[in-house]
Amino acid sequence: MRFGRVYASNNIKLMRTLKKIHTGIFRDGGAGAFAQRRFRERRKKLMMKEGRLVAIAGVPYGPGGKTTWAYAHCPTYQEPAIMYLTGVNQNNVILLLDPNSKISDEILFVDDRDRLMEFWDGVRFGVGDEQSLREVQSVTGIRDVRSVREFKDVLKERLFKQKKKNLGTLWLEGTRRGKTCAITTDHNYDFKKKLAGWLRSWNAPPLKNIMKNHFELRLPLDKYDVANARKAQEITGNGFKVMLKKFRNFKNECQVQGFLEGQMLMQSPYGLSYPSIVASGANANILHYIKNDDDFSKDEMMLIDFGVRWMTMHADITRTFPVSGRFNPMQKILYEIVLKAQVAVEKKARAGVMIDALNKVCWDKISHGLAHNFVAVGGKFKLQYEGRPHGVSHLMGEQEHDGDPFRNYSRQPMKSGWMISNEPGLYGEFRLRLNGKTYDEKIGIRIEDNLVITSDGCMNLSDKIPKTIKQIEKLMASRQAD
Ligand SMILES: [Mn+2]
Repeated sequence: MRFGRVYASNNIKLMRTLKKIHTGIFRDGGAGAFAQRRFRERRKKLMMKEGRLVAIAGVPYGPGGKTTWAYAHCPTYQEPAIMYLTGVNQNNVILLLDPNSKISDEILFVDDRDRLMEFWDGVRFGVGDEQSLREVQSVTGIRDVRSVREFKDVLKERLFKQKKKNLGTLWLEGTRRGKTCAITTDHNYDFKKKLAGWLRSWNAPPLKNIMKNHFELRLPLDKYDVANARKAQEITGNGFKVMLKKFRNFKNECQVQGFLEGQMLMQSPYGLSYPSIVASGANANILHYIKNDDDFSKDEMMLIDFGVRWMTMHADITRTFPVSGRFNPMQKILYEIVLKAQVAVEKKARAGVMIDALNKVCWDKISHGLAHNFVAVGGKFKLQYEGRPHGVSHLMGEQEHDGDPFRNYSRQPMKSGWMISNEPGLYGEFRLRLNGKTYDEKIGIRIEDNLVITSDGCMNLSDKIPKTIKQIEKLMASRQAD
């Protein structure tokens, strides 16, 4: 995509001309007037939809805070809603939107400038410093920046100026077994509880959840997001290709993980999308295998689930390949079954179709493939699960798994601009006698690409990352100088 490249290179140039601190504090769009317009438009749309006062909090602690270790490997740690609306990757910020105010309809609350904290953590922006203020204004487009210490008073004052005294905030909730429930452990929930307490003490009406409106605006990616997602795919794919060419040098899963992640991280300061799964043989039947510490042997297959971020966009890729570099006849049959299911899902994916419909196509195709291409030639198998092992698609975007975490979106028609994964899988024990040889293996195969939904189909962002049997065998046979 030509435009994508132009944007990415412009952005790097601008990032270089801006002071170095921007790359730490602003994770997306550190691109002057352009970023201002983009973030401002997103906030305006949310204000129009809500029509009431809205407060959203960032994560309370960043690296170096109370939850240091949780964030240790995530250079981008901000609440995605704050990232989406401001681009600010700094903890302890609150955004207040007041669509009914004519004087200032958006206020960003940040920490006071703290030189001692900066000695430990590097430059942060804060109230009480002219240069900081100008930087926040120039990237976010928000003129009114104040200290978080003032938040409660300003909120009360603004709330009492509203006719209906309504306040909205974001917390994640969904329907599970017919009941509405919230995730009770994240910072959004804590912030909601604090606000609800204040509202009660002020005799104001209860809080409203902005989740639905927020996701409606945030989930369809714009062309800059798509360009950034493509960049994430490119880096992820390059890492995979280099790793596969050098694969003969590795004996243990952790070597594969270390090399692959190193390749990706050398090309992106935004961090991994998630810690990689590197699973050989039977380990690939553990869906969230993260130990990555087994030696592997030449007859096994290996499943790797990996990806890098670029700005706020994520790649989420899975590839499965034979350790020996050549698929044996049984592995070939099973691999083709999964690949065909993936192709069928991609064909079906378009705006208006539901993810549940993709699930049906996927898992029917796999059952059909097993019956007609495996059992029909004498194959026997025992799956690790009943029905289906997992969903074929989840939403992606500002987070590697985006949208409501209960996945109620699976039963909604998909919209243009949604990014989803396409990840059929087959996990179990398989046995086949072919040409006088018996194959008996525990195998997990998953092939995962990322799609952007359009009105008449979808774009496969991962189409340059090798996945056919021919492509993989060719790559593994090619030697790369050590
Ligand atoms: Mn995925």
